[in-house]
Amino acid sequence: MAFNVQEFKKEYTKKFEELFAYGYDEGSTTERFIALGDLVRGLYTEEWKSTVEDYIADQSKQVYYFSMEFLPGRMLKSNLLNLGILDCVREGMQELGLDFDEVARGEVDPALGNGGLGRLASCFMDSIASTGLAGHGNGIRYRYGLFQQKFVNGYQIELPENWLRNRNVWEVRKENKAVIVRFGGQVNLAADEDGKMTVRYENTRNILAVPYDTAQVGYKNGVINNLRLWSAEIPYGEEANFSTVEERDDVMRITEVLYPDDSNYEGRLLRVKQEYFFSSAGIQSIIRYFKKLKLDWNQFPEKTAIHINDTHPTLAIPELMRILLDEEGLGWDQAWEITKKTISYTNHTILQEAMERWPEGMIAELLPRIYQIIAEINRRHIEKKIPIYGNELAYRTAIIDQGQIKMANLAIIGSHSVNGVAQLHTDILMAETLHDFFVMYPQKFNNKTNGITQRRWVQIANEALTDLLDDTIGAEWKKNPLEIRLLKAFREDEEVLEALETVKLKNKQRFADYVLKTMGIEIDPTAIFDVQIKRMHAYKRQLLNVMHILDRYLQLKDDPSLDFPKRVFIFGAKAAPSYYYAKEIIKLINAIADLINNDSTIGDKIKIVFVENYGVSLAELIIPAADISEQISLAGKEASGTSNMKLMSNGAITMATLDGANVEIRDNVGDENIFVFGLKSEEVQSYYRNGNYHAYDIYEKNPRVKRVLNMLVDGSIPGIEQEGRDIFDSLVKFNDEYFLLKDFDSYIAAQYSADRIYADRGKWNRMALMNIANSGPFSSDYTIRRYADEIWKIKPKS
Ligand code: 26W
Repeated sequence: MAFNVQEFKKEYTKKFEELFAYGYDEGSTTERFIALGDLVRGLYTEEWKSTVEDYIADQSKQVYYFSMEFLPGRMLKSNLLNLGILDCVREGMQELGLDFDEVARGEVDPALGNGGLGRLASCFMDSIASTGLAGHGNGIRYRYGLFQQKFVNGYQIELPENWLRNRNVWEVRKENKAVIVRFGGQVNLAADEDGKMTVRYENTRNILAVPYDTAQVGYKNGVINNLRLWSAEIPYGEEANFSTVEERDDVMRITEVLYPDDSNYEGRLLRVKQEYFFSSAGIQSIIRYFKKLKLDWNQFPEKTAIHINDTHPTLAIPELMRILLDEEGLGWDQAWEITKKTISYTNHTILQEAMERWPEGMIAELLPRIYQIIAEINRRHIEKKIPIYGNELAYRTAIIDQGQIKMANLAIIGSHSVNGVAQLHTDILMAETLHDFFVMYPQKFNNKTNGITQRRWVQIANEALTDLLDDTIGAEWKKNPLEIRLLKAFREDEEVLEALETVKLKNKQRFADYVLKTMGIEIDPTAIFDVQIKRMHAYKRQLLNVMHILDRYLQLKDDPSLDFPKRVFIFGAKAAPSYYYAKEIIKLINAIADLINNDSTIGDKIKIVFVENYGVSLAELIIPAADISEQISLAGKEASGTSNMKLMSNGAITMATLDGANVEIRDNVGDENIFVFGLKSEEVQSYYRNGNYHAYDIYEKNPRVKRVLNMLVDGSIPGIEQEGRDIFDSLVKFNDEYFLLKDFDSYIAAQYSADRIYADRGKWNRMALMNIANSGPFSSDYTIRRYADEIWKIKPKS
């Protein structure tokens, strides 16, 4: 983008005054950001418009990524980076006497997602645009994002996240692209003039879906795609049908707030309303676009791919069927072929409690026509499969079962591709979780290991590392992330290794400053920064990390002269508001932090920092500062993980179980550059099958385990009477569902070897270098290329 510093300064000054009617020197940080964001959006609208026009002119195939969650993070720097004007703007701001980084922090981080699934969607949006693909996001414009987390007396408190308080400079409201989404009412058959039967919907409640579009700027390639988020409103002219406050609230409520549960499905009516709302609106706008091309319906799958991110948008399947059947007049078989060829589905979890199932009656009442279509899909599925696979298998794979609609079954039957998000996860899907479907449709199953965008997670989050890489291996890795492997050649180069250590130290200092300022805790940047950042969940085993901390604390209490290197244990995690046990673990960690951080006999040997309100922006601060990446879920439970990839890309060494994508990280970096411990997935499976795990025996026989666990109940940690007892019981009395006790010894051993190696700076730095050098394959650019080639069948714009 042609642009120079002088021009920028002029434009910025003008823009600010235009918006606020006084000079930028008088503005607040928020206003300074708004002016900058507004200016930047103006810079790319031309290209945004022409990208869409080119797609129409070329009739290029479009992919639509349907996701209930997106976690884009702050967009200012990523837009500037991708437009190629980050340095110019930074310089201009500086010349205007403004602190660019501070202004950038004036942007609100849109928390429209829970965790991994939402952040993956946003990495994908960046990679789709950056690899030159015609692909767009489809989701919900929640009025409130994921709750803000506060700690009060160590307990998690949730506050509403009013992210739209100031205006959102990136979005564009497209009122003329609004569509109507219908709920409730009755379905009737009526004969039209020629005696043909048509389906009529009567007495429906009509909601207006208004799209807000946000540009997805590709990396220096002129491609600008669209993220379309829908907001629910009362249709114009229909105010009379919404005369009571209750009725108006019902409409607003649909897109009011993101559900904060990322693991436990609850059959809430409002949630299914959200799911249908954005699925239907998305499908309608896709159909409208396709009709502009004036092609035959059979060409729909040649021009359109629709991807559903987990089962949340699965109603897109019956919705597409509905429109093809009822509005476009196609026959069932033709509509069904088109639908299956168009839709593909990603599974993100094997946890049974997270599988979406909706009560049949609820769907029948809320979405009568959609219900009929699902029932018919189900009927035909069973009818077709019985003669081939027999009754049992046919019924086991049914969509409707015991009064419930199983969304995963609908997603699999109604699509042509089902993928897992890491090889191990896909293997488990095929062999266990979805085995029945694998027998029926082996050709549908495939793996697409997750990836991350190094543009955000290295170039933006870690400028110091970016500069070092550029100086050492050139800048090619930015366009072609595999080229980062060139760094391997420097693994014995002391100058580079020391420079790497200096970069890390600088990032640790930056985080230490943040911690001092926001929490009043002083941490030593030369200590090991040991990081576990992810949602709080029993299977992710933050509690195993806690057991290690307590064990280390006890060792040091016994013998304060032990020469452990200093460690700072850093946690970031939100618990679902209704997940009681996860909240108890938050309280426990905060209580332990209070105890140990204030114990003068421990001093700097152990510090614990549990940051409040972990999210994308904090991740950008923490990840570049990490030495150890805790990826310690029970093998077989974490579908992939993606923070593992972000952390390795920033030179942290993984403390890993062989779970999710950790397996592939190990394969890439080699055993000597990762700390692996714990049960393997097959071993876990075998314990579950045979019921031969006895946590109590370990507690009794392993004195270190016993001492650590007793701390939870003997009053040595103040303020956790209830929590300590509940957590102790979950492990000792209720048999430790996630095998913490079993993995304890090998975890401690792995931590000790990390201590030893950290003391050998050269060796540690080499491991860090090898992690960075082997992170290229985990770029979401490659993941997206595989989706494009193998599932969506679309090619980059040449
Ligand atoms: C009950 C509603 C619900 C259920 C599941 C909401 C959200 C979910 C998601 C599937 C949870 C999630 O974020 N899963 C994570 O997806 C990441 C991206 O593929 C993986 O890396 C993580 O391993 C997986 O836990």
